[in-house]
Amino acid sequence: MKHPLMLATLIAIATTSLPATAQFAKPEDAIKYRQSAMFLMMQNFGRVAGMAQGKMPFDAKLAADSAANAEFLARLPWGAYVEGTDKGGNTKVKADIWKDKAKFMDYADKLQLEMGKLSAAAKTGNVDAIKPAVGAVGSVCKSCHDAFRE
Ligand code: ASC
Repeated sequence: MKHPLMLATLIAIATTSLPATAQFAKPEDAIKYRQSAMFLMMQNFGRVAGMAQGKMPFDAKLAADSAANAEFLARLPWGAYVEGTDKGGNTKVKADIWKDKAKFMDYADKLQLEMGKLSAAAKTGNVDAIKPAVGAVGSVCKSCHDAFRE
C-alpha cells in the first residue's frame, strides 16, 4: 500500500459495504433497502413454508436453495432501521423500535438463528425436518411484527 489515502479509501469502502452498518443517503433509501430485503426474504421463505404446508409440491433443491437465500437475506434489514425512519416513505415501522432497540435486535438475532436452522434442515432434503423449522421462523416473524409493525 503506497499511499495512505488508498488504504483509508479501501477501509471506508469495506466498512460502508457491510450490511449491518449500512449508510444511506436519505431516509427513503433506508426504508427501501429494508423493505427490499424483507420482500426477497418473504418470497424465499414463503416458498419453503408453502412446501412444508403442502400448498406447493415439495422440490428438495428448490427448498434448499430458497432457504439458503432466506438465511442470507435475514442478515440484511437490521442496519437499515436508522433512527427516525418511521417517516419519509411508505413504512409500517413503529417508533417503538428505537425505544427498545435491544428487544428489536433480539428478534433480529433470533430470526437469523432460526433461518440458519431452517437452511440446515432444508439441506437434508427431508420435508419433515423442514416443518418445525418453518414454524420457528414464522413465530419470530410474527412476534416482531406484533411488537414493532403497524
Ligand atoms: C411470511 C410473511 C410474514 C411471516 C409471518 C409469519 O411469509 O410474509 O410476515 O411469514 O406471516 O407468521
